[in-house]
Amino acid sequence: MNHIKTLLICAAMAATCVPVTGQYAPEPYGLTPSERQLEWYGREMIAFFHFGINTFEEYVNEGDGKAPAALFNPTALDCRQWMQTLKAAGIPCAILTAKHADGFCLWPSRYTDYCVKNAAWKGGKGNVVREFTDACAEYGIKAGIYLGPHDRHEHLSPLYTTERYKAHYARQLEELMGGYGKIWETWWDGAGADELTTPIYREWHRIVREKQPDCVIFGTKNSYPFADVRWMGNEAGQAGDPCWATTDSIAIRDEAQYYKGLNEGVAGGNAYIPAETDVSIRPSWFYHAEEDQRVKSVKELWDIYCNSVGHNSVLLLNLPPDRRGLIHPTDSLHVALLRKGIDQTFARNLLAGAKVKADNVRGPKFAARLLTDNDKTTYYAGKDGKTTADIVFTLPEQEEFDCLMLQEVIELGHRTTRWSVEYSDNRKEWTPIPEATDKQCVGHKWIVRFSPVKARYVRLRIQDGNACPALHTFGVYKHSLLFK
Ligand code: IPT
Repeated sequence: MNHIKTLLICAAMAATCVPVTGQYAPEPYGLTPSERQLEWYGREMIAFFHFGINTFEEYVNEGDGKAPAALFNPTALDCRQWMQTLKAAGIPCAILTAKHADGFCLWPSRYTDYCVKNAAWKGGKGNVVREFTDACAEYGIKAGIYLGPHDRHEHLSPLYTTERYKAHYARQLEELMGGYGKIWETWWDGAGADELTTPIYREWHRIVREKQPDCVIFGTKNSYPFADVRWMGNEAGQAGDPCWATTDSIAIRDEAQYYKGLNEGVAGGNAYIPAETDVSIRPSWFYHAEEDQRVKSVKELWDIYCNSVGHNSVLLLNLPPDRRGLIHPTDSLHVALLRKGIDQTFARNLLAGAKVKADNVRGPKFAARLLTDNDKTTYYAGKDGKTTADIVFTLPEQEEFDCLMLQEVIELGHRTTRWSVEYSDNRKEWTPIPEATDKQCVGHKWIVRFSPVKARYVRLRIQDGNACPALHTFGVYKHSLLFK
């Protein structure tokens, strides 16, 4: 009797004590995102508000710093209306141009007269940055600040030197980073800013980090060493294919190489700086009534979404307020419909009810069926050292789809480096989806669109990787009719 008891205890101990490798998460591979970068990826979309003295000039987007401050006079400014637009569009974060290249400041800076203090608006008593950050707080939107490094108004002073400007900008940065609550992103535009060297940014970076430890820094060119996120290389909403989060420190030796490094990143690059995609919903960055008929269509916005968020990037979409200080109704409508279409498209993963079989599974905690469970905390992983996997989904019945989405566990680094998707009706002959053949990176989210196909079987092929696959989600979908 005692003997049996001992045996049972031993067996129970063995079951709990013997390590089963398949229960442990894979080790991260290579460079991985910081907490700030993870938070940033989770936003997916950010709104950009280009608003300032240019808004009140005739078709100006890069003011020369000479327009009189009095010109700034929105007739019905209401930042809460901006936030309502973002809520309807499911955009959780927004960045305001507190000072663009013209130098006009949207807050009453102690260090310049070229600001709202001398605007006609509210008799010089207004503060757009305050109204913006207050509205963000009220609506639960994360506030970001663009304080343009290049300042044409300051340049007009005969006393201007780069050294003096370095101190001037630092004081303005302190005002903004210290006086308006939590700031989630700051934007160092490279345009016109070549005189501002890396040591200058080092100083400014210290201020951001001291006052706002969680603030994501958009950096480019000379501010690149301090960047959490990089410029994506164009303003057309076209992130690269691939678009690695890793890249090499940018040495601008060769223009073509520079743009490729921004747009596509560099596999195995020495820095983890994912790409942010800045693009305007209108042809210009600032509002011009002439462009009211040229607001990007819902379909164009969907293309941009797929080519940015769906290319392992985050979309920074500009919605420029008009001369009243309001988002134009066409812009609001188009982003609200974009959200509606995205939600409709991804509401139904056609693989959700499928049977799943994989030839490389780490263990029950990392089963392939977790790819379709719509749970952010679970994921599929393969065995250590095995970098390929074939995962076959058997649908209850034939379905039509024209879109797919794959997500990697980005906390574990860029793992998969080549993958394809195929379909079949008999599980013997497989037809590749040309648009989804030999894809390279996955990252936070990869979306592929193609002509509609009908199938009962879908096969995800992980053909190569740096380490065993670790994937959150895989799905096939049918586009919302809003995107036709
Ligand atoms: C371009 C800058 O060169 C780049 O560094 C980045 O700041 C980018 O703007 C932001 O869109 S200049 C632009 C006229 C392409």
